[in-house]
Amino acid sequence: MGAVADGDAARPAARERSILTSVTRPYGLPLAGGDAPVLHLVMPPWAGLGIHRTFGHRMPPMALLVLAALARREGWAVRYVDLNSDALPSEAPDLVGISVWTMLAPQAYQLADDYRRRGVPVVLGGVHPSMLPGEALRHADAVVTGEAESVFARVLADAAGGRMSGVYQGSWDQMAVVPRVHEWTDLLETAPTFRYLPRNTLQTTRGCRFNCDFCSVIRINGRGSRHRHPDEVVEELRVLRRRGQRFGPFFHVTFLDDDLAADLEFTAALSEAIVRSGLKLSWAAQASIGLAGDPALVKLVSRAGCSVLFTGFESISRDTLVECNKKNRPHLYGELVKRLHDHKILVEGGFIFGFDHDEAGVFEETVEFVDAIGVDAAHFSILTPLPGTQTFARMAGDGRIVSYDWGEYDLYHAVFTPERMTRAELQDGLWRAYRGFYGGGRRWRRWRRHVGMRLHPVVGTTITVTNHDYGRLFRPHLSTRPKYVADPADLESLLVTSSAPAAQAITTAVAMLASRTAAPRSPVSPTR
Ligand code: B12
Ligand code: SF4
Repeated sequence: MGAVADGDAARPAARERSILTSVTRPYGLPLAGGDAPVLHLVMPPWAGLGIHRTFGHRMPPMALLVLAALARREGWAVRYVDLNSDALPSEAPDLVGISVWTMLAPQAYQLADDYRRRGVPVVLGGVHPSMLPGEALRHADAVVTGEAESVFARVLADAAGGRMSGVYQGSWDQMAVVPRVHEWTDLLETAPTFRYLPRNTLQTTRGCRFNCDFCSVIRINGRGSRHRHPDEVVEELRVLRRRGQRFGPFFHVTFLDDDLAADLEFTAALSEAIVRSGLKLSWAAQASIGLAGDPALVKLVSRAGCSVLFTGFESISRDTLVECNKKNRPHLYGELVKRLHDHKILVEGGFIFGFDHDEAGVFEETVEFVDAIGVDAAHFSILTPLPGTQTFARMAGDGRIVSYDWGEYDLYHAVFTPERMTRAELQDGLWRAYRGFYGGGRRWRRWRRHVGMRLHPVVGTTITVTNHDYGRLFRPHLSTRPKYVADPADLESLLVTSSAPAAQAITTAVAMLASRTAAPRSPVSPTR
């Protein structure tokens, strides 16, 4: 509160810009606090195709919710704007914060530039600015790198005082500092019922114990697992049960954790707490398949309501998994999936194509195998050198990256030259995999299996519609999107950031920004 009250006098220009005495929030709620400074929190719109369009994956952006709660604690009035469903409000706020994933950078920068043209200060944050703070700063007054909880109050105070600028580096604090659901769930309460499916999401852990070469997670959230106390999670579930999305007595929550099985003791403790609470719910989570290695744990999570696990199998080839530092064992996949099915837990599998070991036949082999072991829905993607990852360091270093247009970094475009096939073969193979796995015959057999599993009707319907959506949506013609080609000077820094140990990626990115102004270096440029 203090920061805003103090800052009011110091921000006459900002207050004049604000036309917010009686504006309405999306879905018609009046903004609280007539005199409070106003913050727009914006999620840019997804472009083209993607998993976000499929049934069961249309979730509210958690970053905006958490940031909204942090800002309200400081006395700001917040407008939550998910441009995938909300229109951009016309009024000029006192500050705008935009969340940026790599494939959203083109839209995010365009929005940021527009706001700044209207005189509104902009702060950018999220996974992409954390790895490329220099690039983001060209479109913003300030950038937050990493997790925002430890620095956002300072950003707001500086914004209120008209002195917000540069990089604010967040730290990896305990989950206790992350606002809880009761502080933000009202922002979603008046959304139309089917806008988000699922709408009830929670994050109980941050971080992952693995270090797969292609993944940003431990660069952003660190290695290992920080988690909430299981009893706190149960409290959050109770709040959601009361105030969240429900379909009659059916209540479902999706845990957004990077890997709910990053700390198996916590997985068990959370499940026990849910069972003890007597809460009846169904839940889905992302988790490494190692969870299914322990029969007692599978039984326990099932009793606690687990109905779907999304797991990154990534490949059915051991050589490929070794290549990307993924610890899975393909010869066990079938057994693990069966164990989950025995407890009525459905399995959505993530698979990536384009590794150096992948040959032209990998698409059909994978589809056959995955279908045969009974995976219930599959998400196929193309290996993508995401900023900050080992994969980026290796491919950029070897001059194999052919596009630095961040709009193409959505995991459905081949932005590099593969080792054992052409880019066109890789791209075409992806669409063939979708057509193959979601072709009529296979989908029909899967549906019959799901009927035989006697799932809860809502879960059964969900998996059927999810399969339908995957089959319908994943087509090349849906993949057009805006462009933003990275500046070679930023790429030079990014190469250093990506080559650093994962735990130091953010610090290295920030240090590179400081040193670049001192001594610019020669650029990395797309080759082949
Ligand atoms: C849940 C999730 C999803 C959900 C989406 C949920 C949603 N609507 O937002 C689903 C399953 C749909 C999804 C899809 C995809 N995802 Co995803 N997803 C995640 C995951 C696991 C958690 C994100 C989350 O909500 N975290 C909780 C919030 C609170 O954390 P946060 O977003 O990091 O925000 C904090 C800070 O970053 C910061 N911050 C964030 N924004 C802002 C803004 C401002 C102004 C400030 C100050 C601070 C700030 O403050 C927040 C609080 O600390 C992350 C992994 C991760 N650890 O980030 C991957 C992740 C974001 N996903 C990723 C990817 C690649 C994808 C896909 C492209 C994959 C694909 N092709 O399927 C798709 C994209 C959508 C599409 N085109 O279909 C990558 C993104 C990498 C990158 N460089 O952009 C990540 C990082 C995982 C990875 N493998 O590296 N995903
Ligand atoms: S891909 Fe999954 S298991 Fe691997 S580092 Fe990322 S979150 Fe962890």
